[in-house]
Amino acid sequence: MKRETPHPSRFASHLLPQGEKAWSRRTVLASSLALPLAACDRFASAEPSPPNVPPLKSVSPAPFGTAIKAEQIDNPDWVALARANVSQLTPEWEMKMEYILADGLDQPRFDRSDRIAAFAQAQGMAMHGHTLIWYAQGKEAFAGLSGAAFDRAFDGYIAAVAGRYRGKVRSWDVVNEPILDDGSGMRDCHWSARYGHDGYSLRAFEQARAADPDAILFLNEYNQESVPAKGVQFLKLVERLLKAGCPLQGLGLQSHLWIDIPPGVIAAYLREISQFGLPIHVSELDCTLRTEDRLDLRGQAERMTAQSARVTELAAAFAALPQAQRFAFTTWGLRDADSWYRQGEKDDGKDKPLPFDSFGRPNPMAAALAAGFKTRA
Ligand code: 9MR
Repeated sequence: MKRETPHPSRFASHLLPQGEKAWSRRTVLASSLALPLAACDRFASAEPSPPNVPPLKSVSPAPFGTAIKAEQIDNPDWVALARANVSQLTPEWEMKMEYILADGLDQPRFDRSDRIAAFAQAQGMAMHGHTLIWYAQGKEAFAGLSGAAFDRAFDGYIAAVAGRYRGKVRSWDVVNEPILDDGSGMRDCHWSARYGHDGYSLRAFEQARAADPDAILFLNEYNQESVPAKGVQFLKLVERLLKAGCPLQGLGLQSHLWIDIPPGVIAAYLREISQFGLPIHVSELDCTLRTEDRLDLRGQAERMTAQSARVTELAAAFAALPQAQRFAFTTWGLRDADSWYRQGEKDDGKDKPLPFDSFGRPNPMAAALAAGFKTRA
């Protein structure tokens, strides 16, 4: 199937500045006064009023989570929305090597992940760690290391990070995104150069198991459901790792969906992958309305109808899993303006990839989630 729409690596958002502001109500109002045309487009009174949706955590058949950035803790609107709707948090980027190792291997920075962990604990929310080993990160920090020194740094990083949050996180994405976008094989990276394609995952899972024996350890990937070759590759990888004795315990389906995924494909993949019997985490759900690389005359309303259909399908397929396999259901942010799709130059101000709008009012996507959870397809 041809991939028409953006996927995580297309926007390379890890290259974007990290200081994005969470949009407070005041910011949104100010910008809508300054940009009346854009405001009309986004908030016109002709827009249907927001749907009435129960708190998402009250209808979700598993813990309902969101990604969090430490700065959002200072935003009372965001905190209120999160308290009402979520019971689990995943740090969006501040628990990755890009932040923890920004000052080098010898000076790990834990201030922000500590803050998020303390917030989660104070709010009675669970926390999912994201992510220990990712092809996209750590190259600079590990540059110049080889042989036993590389091994010590690799093992030491996992021991330090997973060890620090032992008892504070419920689970970890131990390895993130090991498979090539077209599903033709595994990605080459600085980890695979030293340990081999499966070797770095095996080592990472073993180290994580030793550092935190109680956390549930996940392999996390995107587009398994939507790019058939990648879906197959993911299944094969899971099988190989399990056969090799890897302490892999859960499967992360990021679920960065797009609106033209053919009906039925998402549900079919969830059924297929559930056959391992492992817990499944819908770990980063969003659904962009963008359809790049082709002429698309559909208006916003039509796109949102398509979005709702895909999201309901995912939620229903998740709800239909055996209870023990419903690990958690996480959206990659709560409000549209907080989404990684809405940062940087590519932002057209119109995308609505998340369950709430910039005022924290439910989008049709929130209603689509609630409907799907109820359906249990
Ligand atoms: O949304 C995240 C963005 O804020 C970060 O800059 C970026 C790099 O750390 O990562 C984004 O989250 C990605 C996630 O960690 C892995 N799957 C794809 C997500 C979207 O790119």
